[in-house]
Amino acid sequence: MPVLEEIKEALMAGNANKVREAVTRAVEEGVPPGTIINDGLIAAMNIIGVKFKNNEVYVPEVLVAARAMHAGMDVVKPLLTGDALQEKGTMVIGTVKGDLHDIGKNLVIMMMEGAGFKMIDLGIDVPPEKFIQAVEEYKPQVVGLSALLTSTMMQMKKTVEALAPYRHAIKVIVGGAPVTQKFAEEIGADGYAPDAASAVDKVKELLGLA
Ligand code: B1M
Repeated sequence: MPVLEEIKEALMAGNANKVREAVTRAVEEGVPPGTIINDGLIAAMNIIGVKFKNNEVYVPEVLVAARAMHAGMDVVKPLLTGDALQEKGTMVIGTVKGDLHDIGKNLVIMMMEGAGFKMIDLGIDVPPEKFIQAVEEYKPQVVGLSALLTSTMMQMKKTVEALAPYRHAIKVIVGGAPVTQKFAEEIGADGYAPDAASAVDKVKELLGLA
C-alpha cells in the first residue's frame, strides 16, 4: 500500500504509533512534508469529520484520530520550512465567561487543526477582554465562541458586542449545545455550527475557502 494511504488508514483507525511510523517512513522515502500533511494527515481527518457529521463515528473516535494526527504532526513539523505548511488561517477560540465546559470546544479545535487552521485556544471562562487581547495579538481571521449553558449564552452576546471595532477584519462563529442559528443571528455573529465538523465547513465558507 502507498505510504500516504497507510498514514490515512492508521489515522482513521486512531492508531497513533502506526501514524508516527508511517509518517517517519514517508519522510525517509522523500515524500515532501507538505504532501504528508495535506494528502495524508489532513485528508484523513477530513474523512473523519464527514463521518462524525453523518453519525458514522462518535466523539471518542474523533479524539483518538486527532491524537493520532498530532503524533504524525510531531514527526513532520520540525521538517517544515517556509510555506510547506500552508495554514488556511488563524482562529482564536474560547468558552465564554462563566462557562467551564470545554470538550466540544476542544473537538472543534482538533477538527480545525485537522483542516489546516492555526488555532489559538484561550481555554474556558474567557471574558470579552481576553478575546480582544487575543485578536490584537494574533490577528486571526476568525473568532470562535463556545457556550454550553443557557446562562452563559448572554456572554456570547457581550463578547460579540465587544468585538464590534474589529469586525471589519474578523468573522465570529458561535456554537455549543444551547446555541442556535436564530440566536447567532440575533446577537450578530457571522456564523453558527451545530457540531465540530460543521464548524470547519462554516469557517471555510465565511473565509471564501469552501
Ligand atoms: Co455540565 N451541563 N454543568 N458539566 N454538562 C450540561 C451542559 C447540561 C445540559 C447538563 C444537564 O443539565 N442536562 C447543563 C446545562 C443546562 C443548561 O444551561 N441548559 C449543565 C449544567 C447545569 C452544569 C453545571 C451548572 C452543573 C452544576 O454545577 N450544578 C456546571 C456548570 C459549570 C460551569 O460551566 N460554570 C456543569 C459542569 C460540568 C462539568 C465540569 C462536570 C462537565 C464539563 C467538563 C468539561 O467540559 N471539561 C460537564 C459536562 C461534561 C456536561 C455534559 C454532561 C456534557 C457536555 C459535553 O461535553 N458534551 C452536558 C450534558 C449534555 O450535553 N448531555 C452538561 C459533549 C460535547 C462533544 O458536546 O459540548 O455540545 P458539546 O459540543 C459539540 C457542539 O455543541 C459543537 O461541537 C461540539 C462537537 O460536535 N460546539 C461548537 C461546541 N462548541 C462549539 C463552538 C463552535 C461550533 C460548534 O464554534 C466556535
